[in-house]
Amino acid sequence: MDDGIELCAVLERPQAERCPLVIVLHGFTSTKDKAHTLAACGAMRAAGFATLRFDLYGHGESGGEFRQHTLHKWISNTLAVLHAARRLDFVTEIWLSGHSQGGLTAALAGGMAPDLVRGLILRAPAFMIPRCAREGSLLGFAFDPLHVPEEVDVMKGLTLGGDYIRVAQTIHAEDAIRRFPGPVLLLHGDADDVVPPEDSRKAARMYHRCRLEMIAGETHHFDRHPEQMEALIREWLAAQRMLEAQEE
Ligand code: FER
Repeated sequence: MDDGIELCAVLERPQAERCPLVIVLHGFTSTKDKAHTLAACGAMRAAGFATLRFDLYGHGESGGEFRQHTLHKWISNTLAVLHAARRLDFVTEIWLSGHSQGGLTAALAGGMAPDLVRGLILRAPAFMIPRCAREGSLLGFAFDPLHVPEEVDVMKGLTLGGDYIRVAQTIHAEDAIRRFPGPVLLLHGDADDVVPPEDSRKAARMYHRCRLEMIAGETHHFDRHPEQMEALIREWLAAQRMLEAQEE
């Protein structure tokens, strides 16, 4: 639950008594059950991490209306799930992961809780949403950014409330990026025509410890070369566990 809103989540554990856990966020209009999110979770478990994927406000099986969703509500949901995960007694440390708008949200929540979040795995994070909201263009829909409309019809019968834009306009991801000291894996397809790959290059330069992997020919939904995405996640997370074991 987050402030009266029920959140639907799926927890899956590898064969281990105690292990780290990754909280996994989906993208705009997506859900925790999409194939590429399931594939990412599988790769995390193959590296020995438990996964907790959940539906965010106004999406999938969680509460809330799509029209009323904002990045603030998604951040609040993420912090609520983070606090719930901290109460699970098998969990040794918590990581955040997200795709697209969920990647942006994971990066923002990570910047808020750098003491609670060990590291980040961001897939095509939509760092440009705040910039687009300020410029007056979201998903091809143009509006006056200084006079935000009551609502905008963004795609096939989907209506976003004006507060989505008002919230997004005031978000500065650069601040959250600089506040996060932990390890970050950034994955982006170089054929992504929804979120510019260049934004991940910029973010990679700003993060303190970041490995950026551009997947050649891959799209926004990681559906052309899923095995490459899986291998990058599995190998990087497994290496992180090795590093940690050495530090102990
Ligand atoms: C936008 C660009 C990308 C936008 C949302 C997204 C609402 C998110 C995409 C995703 O999460 O897959 O302009 O506006």
